[in-house]
Amino acid sequence: KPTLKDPVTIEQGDAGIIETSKSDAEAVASRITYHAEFTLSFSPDGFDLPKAYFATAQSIRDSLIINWNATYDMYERMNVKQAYYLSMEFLQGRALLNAIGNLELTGAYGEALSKLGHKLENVVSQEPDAALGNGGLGRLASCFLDSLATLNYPAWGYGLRYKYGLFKQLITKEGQEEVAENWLEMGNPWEIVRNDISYPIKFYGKVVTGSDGKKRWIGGEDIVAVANDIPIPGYKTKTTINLRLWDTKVPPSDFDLSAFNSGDHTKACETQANAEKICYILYPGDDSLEGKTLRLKQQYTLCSASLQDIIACFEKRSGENVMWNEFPEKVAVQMNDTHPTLCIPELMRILMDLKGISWKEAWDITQRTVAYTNHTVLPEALEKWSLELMQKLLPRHVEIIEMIDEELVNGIVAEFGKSDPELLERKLNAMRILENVELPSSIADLFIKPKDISALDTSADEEEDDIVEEKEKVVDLEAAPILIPPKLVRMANLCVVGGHVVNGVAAIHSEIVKQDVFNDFYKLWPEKFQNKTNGVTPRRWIYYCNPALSKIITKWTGGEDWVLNTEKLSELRKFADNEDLQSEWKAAKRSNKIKVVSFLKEKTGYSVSPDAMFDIQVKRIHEYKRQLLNILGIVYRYKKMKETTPIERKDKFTPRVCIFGGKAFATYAQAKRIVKLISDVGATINHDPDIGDLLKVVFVPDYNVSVAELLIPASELSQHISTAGMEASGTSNMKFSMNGCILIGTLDGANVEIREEVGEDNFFLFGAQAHEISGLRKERAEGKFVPDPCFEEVKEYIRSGVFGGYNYDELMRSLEGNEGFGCGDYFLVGKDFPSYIECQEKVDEAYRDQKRWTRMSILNTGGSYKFSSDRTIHEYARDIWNIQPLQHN
Ligand code: B1H
Repeated sequence: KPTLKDPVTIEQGDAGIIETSKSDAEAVASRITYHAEFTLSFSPDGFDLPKAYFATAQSIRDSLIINWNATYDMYERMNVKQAYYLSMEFLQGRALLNAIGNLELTGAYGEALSKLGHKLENVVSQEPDAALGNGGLGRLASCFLDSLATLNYPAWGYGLRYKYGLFKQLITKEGQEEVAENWLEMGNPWEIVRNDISYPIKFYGKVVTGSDGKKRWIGGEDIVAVANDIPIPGYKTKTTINLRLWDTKVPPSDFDLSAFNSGDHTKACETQANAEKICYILYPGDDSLEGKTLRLKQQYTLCSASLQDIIACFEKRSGENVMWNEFPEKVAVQMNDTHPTLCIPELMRILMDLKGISWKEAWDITQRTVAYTNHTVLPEALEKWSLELMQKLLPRHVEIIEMIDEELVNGIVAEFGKSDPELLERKLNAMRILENVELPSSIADLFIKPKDISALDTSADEEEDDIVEEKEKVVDLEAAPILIPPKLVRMANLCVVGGHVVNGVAAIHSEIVKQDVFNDFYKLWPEKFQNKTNGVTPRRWIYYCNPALSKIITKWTGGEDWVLNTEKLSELRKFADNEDLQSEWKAAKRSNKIKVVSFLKEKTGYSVSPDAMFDIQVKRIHEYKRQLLNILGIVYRYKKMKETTPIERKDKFTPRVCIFGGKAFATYAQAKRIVKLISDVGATINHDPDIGDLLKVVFVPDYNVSVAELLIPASELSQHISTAGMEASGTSNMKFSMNGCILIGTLDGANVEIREEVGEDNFFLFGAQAHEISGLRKERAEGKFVPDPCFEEVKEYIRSGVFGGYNYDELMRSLEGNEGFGCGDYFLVGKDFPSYIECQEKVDEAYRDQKRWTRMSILNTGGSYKFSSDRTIHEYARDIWNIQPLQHN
């Protein structure tokens, strides 16, 4: 074991920028040894890898803090407009290599660590992923922070500091199992707890009107949110922005000492646990009322703490003279999906109840401040909260939401008039924020119904504490039961009404947002709707994760500027057929594949050949993403292989390693069945001596950012095969394309734009298109769909038990029949299956011509520059936030 022999010297001075000189490595080494000696919670002897990681992280953190403080001071001094990105998820991954590289200290750190007996790459891989997210939405937020810092935009991220993040995924004989991900177990060197920055958060209680006529929210449950700050360094800039994550605690005075002393320890600890559990996990199960309540508490905590903080900063920077109407000139709040919707009523509440501003002015300020990004058009994913639950938890906010809804209703009536009650009713039904809630009688009278269900609603008379679940209630009326639908708050509608911009995340998705999901709003306020095609940071997703390719890009584009000016990647195109580039390109891919071969062996026990095509699908497991289509295609291939003689087999099939990864939401049974099927298929095929290296199927457990950084550079084909119109954008498609991987996909999300950019010859397209989907579903429901025999054949094969004893009937039935719950093939796997198989044959053929394939690969990297999150962030800054870059001189 390496030990620390050198005496410790403490470096002084500006650690922010270490001059590039010979002594760099020595200076770094002494900083590392200083932290190993003085900052750590490790025992004094030895300097093993975990200790080396912490000491190294702490040493670079010192540098980050200097830049971070300087950046903060500059914002404060200049009092510039700042953007605040509010998100329930940030999928940061590891930070060490990124920080060292961004400060241009990779060489110095490598040398310093080797002096201390370690390799930089081994130290770096000690870091657990910060997995405070679940998929693309969270990773997008993290890519945005990287671009914001790199481009010197004044901006901060706000989120929650989940103690356990999402779960850790194990793949066992039973399929996916979830265990708690204790990422903070050893401590987190990147966060700084700001014990001096905390805000009170209230739940429950009631609203009273004071003698001055002002509303006040009193009583209830009080907790505090405490700031934990994580520095986000830009690449080759001093700008270091902040990711502020809230942690929840009981107010210091609230510990029930007398209960504790009288022996009721449980009671004394209960309030504490109640506050702390808000930040235990991301997306707690919400089947129970407790689960729903906890999620709503999480969302409110994020909104309330962040807004209190933003407002405190605004007041501080304003000095004596706080001009509230100038708030939107200093603050832009971006809501990442609907999870932070409560920002709208919370900002209204603070402005009106605490700052004494009128409704009209508060509404104007709020609308000009907030904007909303929509990330999904799946109806079940558009959040709706029970009004009753919200009323209990946030009574004042519900009053405000009701007011907003009433103003909206009045606005709709003013716009469309009362002359066509049918049209008016349709508009109100589509656009109202409140669902199943009576209209003001002056309007309701227009729509005379035989039996007005609102008259049956008895919930108002129910016991105060008895929250009724948002299931449909059955009331016996003259013996004929009538269902009373639950009263709901539609968060997306509130976002559209309360914000000044609504954006989708890819061109096709933004069109669907305008033409379908929010069409009535679009017709009313067309100027509110924008597209901001997603992007990913080229630093993490090419430069750091794929050094072999990066060197080649640098060489052939004439310098490293592509890391900041991604357009430079397009210069590769002119060398796509150059033999030297082609051979370097292939060698880089192969060396990346070899790393994955050992990784797969270690994680799954399976041996795969680096000569086979690496075919990858990694993303959250969801029926609409159609991992099922992929695995059915593999099963079909396997069956055909088994039906062929050994000699023909070698001729006919291109060897493939099919890699899957991704987590299924813990309560999503169908998704978990798909995981089980994939691992069962792998277990059979991978042990079949007839098949050998011709086909391997591997499910990589616990897919996360670090695993992606390893797999994507090694990928040759990647699958983005969602039912058209259902994937808002996808962002891994961009990462794959950048790393010279060819995509097979449907015309969905950002695939459409990627195909346009890289050229249609360099993209494998198949499947039905978005505008055809509803017609196809209709045909299906009418029993008109005739499945292709190859689809029937593959389902039959799975049912026959080739892949073990598990009964896959329920999964197969979801692909059959007409309409109905869990069947009727809603995601059109059967419809697209034949064209998918045909397309995969074209893939095989293309891969056999390695020159052609390598050309396609180069043209993917060369055509991917549009998908840098730098481009996306410039667009947000210009079109939504109106912020300007600000740089240290
Ligand atoms: C995306 C989500 C999401 N869209 C709610 N919506 C969740 C919503 O558990 N929840 O409550 C979890 C996730 N995630 C993704 O956003 C889209 O599916 C991708 O297509 C898109 O690329 C990504 C970033 O825009």
